[in-house]
Amino acid sequence: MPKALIVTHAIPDADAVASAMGVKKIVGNADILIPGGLNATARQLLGKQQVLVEWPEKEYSLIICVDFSSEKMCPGILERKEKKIVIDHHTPKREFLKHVDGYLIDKNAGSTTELVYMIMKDHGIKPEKQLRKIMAAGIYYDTVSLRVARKTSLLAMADLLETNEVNIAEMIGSIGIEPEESEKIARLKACQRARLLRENGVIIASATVSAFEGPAASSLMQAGADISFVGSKKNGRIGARARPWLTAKGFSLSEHVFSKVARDKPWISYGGHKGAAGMQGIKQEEFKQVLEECVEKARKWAKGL
Ligand SMILES: [Mn+2]
Repeated sequence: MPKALIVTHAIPDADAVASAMGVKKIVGNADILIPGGLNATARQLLGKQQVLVEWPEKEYSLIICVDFSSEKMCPGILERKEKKIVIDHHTPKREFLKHVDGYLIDKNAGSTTELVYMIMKDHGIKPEKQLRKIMAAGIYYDTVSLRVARKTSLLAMADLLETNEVNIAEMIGSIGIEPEESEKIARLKACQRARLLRENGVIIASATVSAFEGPAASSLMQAGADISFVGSKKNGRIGARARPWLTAKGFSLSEHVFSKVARDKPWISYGGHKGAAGMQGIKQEEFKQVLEECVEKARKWAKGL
């Protein structure tokens, strides 16, 4: 069988890397491309597994995109001539789907890894011990340590554990994914610099860091915020999180905050889920105001709660 190319989004998370490795197990004859290079997560999960970090010149039989449904998350994808298929759990950009030849997208799946595991199961493919751990990590991290996991995520996790000898924490801990020091510092700085606002029982926290705005927004949540916005002026990005009790009441970061803030700013794009989303392309000169507007839109929604 001719060779396939499995590609993740740039700056991959555990879910993206685990999905790619799972798809490689299914397909067999395939290369993995992590566009833009390896970050700490990719290095730790891949171990000795060799991957490409730049688009190769040669042509493949098929490109399999994992964990993204927007060309913005994977620069260079649209220039490729090969047929493409997508396996993902994000809300897809319609424009992107016009360029692909097939897709398995389930917005209700807690992770792409879980979808890949379903394919494995359907085909009677059993991942070996190390890959089981990696796939468990993919599910674990994308479901916020299983806090937002649904039944299918938990069933996949239970299968991946296979024996009763270890618990989830031991299994994930054994691969030793540690955030980079710069990420830990960004998380701590977000907590140190957090500006708090209370509206109608909802605590909204915001902060600026130089990078890792998404994880930093998660740290504000762990510390007690109900909605958090953490921006990086340098990267022109804002990461945001909202607690499940708010999304259960209908709150959506994309709908109630980002779409409104970006309405007359077509250079800003955004994506993600109701309770975890990000915005990018923010200009330096408008950064402070955009961050404040995010807080204000969230406050407005909380007021009507
Ligand atoms: Mn994912």
